[in-house]
Amino acid sequence: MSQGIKRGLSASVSAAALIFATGAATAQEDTLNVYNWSDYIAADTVPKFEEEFGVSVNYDVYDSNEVLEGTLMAGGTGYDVVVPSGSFFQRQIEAGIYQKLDKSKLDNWDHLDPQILEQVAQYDPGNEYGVPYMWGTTGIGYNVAMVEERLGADADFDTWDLIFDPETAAKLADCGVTLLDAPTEVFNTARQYLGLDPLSTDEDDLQAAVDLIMEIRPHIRYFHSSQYINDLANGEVCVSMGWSGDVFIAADRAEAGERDVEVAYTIPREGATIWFDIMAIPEGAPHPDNAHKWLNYQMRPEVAAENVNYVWYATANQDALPMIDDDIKNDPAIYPSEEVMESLFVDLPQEPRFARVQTRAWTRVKTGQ
Ligand code: SPD
Repeated sequence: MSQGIKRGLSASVSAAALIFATGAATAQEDTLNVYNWSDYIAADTVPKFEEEFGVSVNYDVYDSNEVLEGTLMAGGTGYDVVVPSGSFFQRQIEAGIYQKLDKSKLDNWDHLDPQILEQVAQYDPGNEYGVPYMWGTTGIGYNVAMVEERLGADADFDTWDLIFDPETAAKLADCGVTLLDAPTEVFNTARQYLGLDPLSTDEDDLQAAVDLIMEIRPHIRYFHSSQYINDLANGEVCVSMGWSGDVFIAADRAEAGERDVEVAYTIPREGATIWFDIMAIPEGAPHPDNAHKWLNYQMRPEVAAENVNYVWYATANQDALPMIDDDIKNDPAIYPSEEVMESLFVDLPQEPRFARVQTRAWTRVKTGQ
């Protein structure tokens, strides 16, 4: 599973060529600038869209809500479509970063799952600003053999102990334990592991989470939100806090690879984050019309299904389900059972003051000081 997407440099070269060929105005109209998560779209979704609509897509990627938010807050990004996660989306709407959708241009809207729309409406009341794209959980990706080698054949994989129990993490340290570079998610999960409210904004609870992470800090190989995909696939690391679909991509790459590596994903029984990623059009986007075409295209059931079959995340598109591979739609780690759903929590935006305290705590945690 490899992704062949036109990215930054080649894209701007083609945009420049177009200006010479047809004049600046046309080039502008025929362009769309998309900023999405890495590994989050099928290989031929972009070329197919370009061919059908005669629009040249500049497609850039990120692997962190914080990076996306920093870019958006700086303003004047030139992006027409971005894909924040729910809690970030809410505060970005409040900051005036997005324009309202023109739903008269989104005639595929009815393919969306009303239950997902309702979930996303807690961030975006009335679903006025965003189109839900995919959703998933934040759990653990692991290398079955490497973990069993260190914890025994009866190793318990379905627990955050693999990462947050200092004794267990110490046993796994030599094969590589990694954390997402996603402060809110790591702190929320640490609080939940400690039996605290995962969304607590109490500074004592934050300190307890910091203390816990500091204890396992010596056993953490790195903090990164996409590197673990290939590292798990190649057997370079053995346990990663990771996003569901990304771990499945790692498992798929491992299977296709030459090394004998088996990667699996678990939603630990203590509970985990469920999140929703949402496509939106920034205020001042240079090509809002093309942005609406893109959103409407992504909502076609067959396009949504192709994306899911490629990236292993659950879709917000209910009419795509019949076209989704059975091993994806029947996998409870991708579409969790009601019982597991009960153990998941949704992230909510934090007060700016607490967010700042948490960001400082994150720097301490990452540097280990
Ligand atoms: N490779 C795609 C990753 C998408 C991750 N979305 C992150 C949600 C975080 N809350």
